[in-house]
Amino acid sequence: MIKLYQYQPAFGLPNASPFCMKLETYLRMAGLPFEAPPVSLRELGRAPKGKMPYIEDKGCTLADTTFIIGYLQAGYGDRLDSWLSAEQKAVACAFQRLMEENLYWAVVYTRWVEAQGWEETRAAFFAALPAPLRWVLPPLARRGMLRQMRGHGMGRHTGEEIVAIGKRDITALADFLGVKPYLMGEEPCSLDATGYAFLANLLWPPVESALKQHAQTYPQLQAYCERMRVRYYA
Ligand SMILES: N[C@@H](CCC(=O)N[C@@H](CS)C(=O)NCC(=O)O)C(=O)O
Repeated sequence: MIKLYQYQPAFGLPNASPFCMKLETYLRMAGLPFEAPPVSLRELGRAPKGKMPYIEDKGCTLADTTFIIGYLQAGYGDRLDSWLSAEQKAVACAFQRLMEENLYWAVVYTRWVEAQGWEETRAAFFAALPAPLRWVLPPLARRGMLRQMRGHGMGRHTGEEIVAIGKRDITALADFLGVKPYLMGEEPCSLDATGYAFLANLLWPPVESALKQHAQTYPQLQAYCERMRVRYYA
């Protein structure tokens, strides 16, 4: 059985990490049985690339959601994307990168930098830790995230610029989805694992950001997330 190591649910979502939620959603979409044991700091420390999620399967430990999904498709069959043309796969790849490599860092800004977002993040991610970890870890983790944001480049922009960048991505996603039920058309594909994970992580947590407000102006995004939730998590 595939073992999925990921953060515990938070913010009322299957996972407050869009990458963890992406992989769990993919496993559910592909109908692959998995177990997700509770993780302690020990399992977090064993993440091969220092990031979550990771899996263990048939004696291998694998990290990075895109590599993991590639491994699962190769080993268990590609149950979701075989109907896509090469051109559709190219578009799906571009939208995946938009969310994972760009929009992600704008969401990080709303959670780890903006004051209200940080209060919610600290409570949701660290409040359950034993003392003194729940006091010591939050500022260290926050500093680490700020360092990563600067390394990516997003952290070098002003707040206003970051919001403008994030809004542009959200508008592109909303316009591309349009009236379709799923991002690539009538049927779901692996891009929807990313789409649902990122959009639900924008729309549903109690982090009141300009990005969330912008996403809320597109009813199709809310309807899309609800459609995915009912289909795969009901
Ligand atoms: N490219 C990776 C990204 C994973 C990622 O960024 N995970 C975040 C949680 S959303 C993480 O573990 N961050 C902890 C850290 O950077 O220290 C993937 O697709 O799995």
